[in-house]
Amino acid sequence: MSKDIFSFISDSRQKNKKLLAVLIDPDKVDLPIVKMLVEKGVEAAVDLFFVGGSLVTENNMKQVIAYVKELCDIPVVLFPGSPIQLTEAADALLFLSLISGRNPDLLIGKHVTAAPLLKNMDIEVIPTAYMLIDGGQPTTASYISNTFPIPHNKPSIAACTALAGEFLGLKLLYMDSGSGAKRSVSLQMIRAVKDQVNLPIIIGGGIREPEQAYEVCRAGADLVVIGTAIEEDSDMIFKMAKAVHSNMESLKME
Ligand code: 1GP
Repeated sequence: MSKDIFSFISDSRQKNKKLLAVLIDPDKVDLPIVKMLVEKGVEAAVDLFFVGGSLVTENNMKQVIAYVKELCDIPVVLFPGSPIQLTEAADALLFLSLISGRNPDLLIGKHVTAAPLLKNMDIEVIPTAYMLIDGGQPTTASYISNTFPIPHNKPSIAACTALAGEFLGLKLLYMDSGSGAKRSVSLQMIRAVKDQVNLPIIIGGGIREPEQAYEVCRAGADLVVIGTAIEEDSDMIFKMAKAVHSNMESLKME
């Protein structure tokens, strides 16, 4: 696919076609597992692979992305925890500004050092408002970012923050409870944000059951990101894809 990932997400939203992204954390997989996930992802017709993590200790990001691209045509989106994860092996990069936090380095600082590198890379850069939402326990994302997540039961804070992100000109909105969160972003919060902003909404963190993915889409998510549930049971990829892709009116959950 040519570099038009934002248009793909945006056009799908216009058509009310919900999207599923499978998150591959390079720290948690070896190449045989990547191969298995890609094969199942192709069979399940997942829409995107996200690759990244808040803390990646293995230096294999580029290798994992290149391998996914060698195996399939599903676009790969870099979801970086820091500029050291940058690589043009991916099709697109979520250029994340952590607007839920007050750590200037993650609002604008890292971006300044990454920008000249990105300028010389052949990769689509997608300005993304990133909001961490409390998921019931400290996550790597909240610890590493040194920020407080937005409280789970404060949809109005999320809505105001999202609106500010939209006014700042960011193109996507990603609400994340963090990988392995005990609870995912509440449906009430997703609805509150959807009421306020006219941006594609990405929801991730702690979505373990297909029913949750389905409800998250109904509440207003345009793109659902699943990592842990699929790491633990790779066949979950089929159930999640069915839940996300099914027609909203006719879905009958098994
Ligand atoms: C984390 O949103 C992603 O940034 C995915 O979370 O691993 O809990 O599915 P899970």
